[in-house]
Amino acid sequence: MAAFHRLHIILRKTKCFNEFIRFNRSILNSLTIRSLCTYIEQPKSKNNFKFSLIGTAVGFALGIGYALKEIASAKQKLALEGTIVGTKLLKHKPDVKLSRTVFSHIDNTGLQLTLFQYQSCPFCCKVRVLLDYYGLSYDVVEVDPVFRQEISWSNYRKVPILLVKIDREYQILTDSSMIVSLLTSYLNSKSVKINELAKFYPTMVMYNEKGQFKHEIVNKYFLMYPNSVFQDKDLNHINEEYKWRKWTDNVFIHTLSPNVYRTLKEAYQTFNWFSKVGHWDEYFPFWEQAIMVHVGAFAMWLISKRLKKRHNLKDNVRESFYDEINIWLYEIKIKGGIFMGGLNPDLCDLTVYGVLNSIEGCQAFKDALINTNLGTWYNAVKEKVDSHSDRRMTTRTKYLT
Ligand SMILES: N[C@@H](CCC(=O)N[C@@H](CS)C(=O)NCC(=O)O)C(=O)O
Repeated sequence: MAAFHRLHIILRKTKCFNEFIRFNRSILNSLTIRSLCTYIEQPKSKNNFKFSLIGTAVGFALGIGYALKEIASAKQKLALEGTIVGTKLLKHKPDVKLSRTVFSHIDNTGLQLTLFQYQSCPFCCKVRVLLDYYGLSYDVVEVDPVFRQEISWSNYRKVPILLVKIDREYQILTDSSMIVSLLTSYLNSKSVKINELAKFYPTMVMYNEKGQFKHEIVNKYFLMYPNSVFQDKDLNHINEEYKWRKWTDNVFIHTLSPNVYRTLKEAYQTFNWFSKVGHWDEYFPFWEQAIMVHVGAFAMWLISKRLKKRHNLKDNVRESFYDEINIWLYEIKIKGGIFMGGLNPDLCDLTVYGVLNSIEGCQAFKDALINTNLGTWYNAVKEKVDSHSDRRMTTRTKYLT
């Protein structure tokens, strides 16, 4: 004990001991401070606990909600899968103002058609080209692409929609390819009425090959032969037509958006052309036009980047566009005719032409004319379409009858 006391005295005199004491004091102080802090922060930590509890509960509830919603939607999809939705007859005319009427004096079909469309939508152009080629008269309702109030009467929220007056009701036809097939079938043999033909094109609710849940008209490229075989087509031609119409929708059309909205500047040029060719200044108020151009151009410029990736286009998207045009032109060349259909355009000529017609004023189209041999075929189809239709336009004055 005495030795220990002596050691203590020696140590007290040394620097080392002083350091030791200081170190201990500082630990003591920091402990005191910490315990004080703990004391002061206690209510806060309770709050933290409360907040994290609330957070967890909210997260849990949201998670459960989301999971239940997913389960409900999966159940609904399961119940719907494989069901068939028939085409409908509309009892009352939609209360919409017509944008214009296209009158053809060679039309003797007696059909009363109203096309709900965007003037420069490729699917709508496809339908319009067919109507013009066959010289049919039709009314046009220009739909506002942002608000789409002109098709608020319809569950189908896309364009084109073709209404065909059947007695006092209206047959609703949706999907450009189905409209093309149905009208062509009807014009070949008028023995079956349009609303009867429409029953041959039911909508199936299904998962497609990409696993997406869709409402699809699976036979939309098929022509119907209720009584007779087409006189001017053999089976091989029918198959070819089917193949190229499908190619237009599944491949070619996907090269358009990334090209016409390639840069912000090009997107603006495209939308300004849309507004001009669609006569937006006549049909929509100024503020609506401005929203359509500015929101449309910006949104499509952004979206087109995603589309480029999704459809595996080349870095220089023009190259992908020219590649597909060249594939199409090569096929016509090896067939040896002016058109894929030979001396006259067939449904795939009209379809590809219609889709390209939707971008006729865009830089991408002008570039394609310079960099491919598109011009000869394109102008030949244009001549045929325009000469088949003797059209006169009237501007809007009336409502749908
Ligand atoms: N498969 C349809 C596609 C129609 C389609 O996608 N139309 C676009 C316009 S180009 C549309 O209406 N999209 C909905 C929207 O604008 O919100 C057809 O061939 O008619």
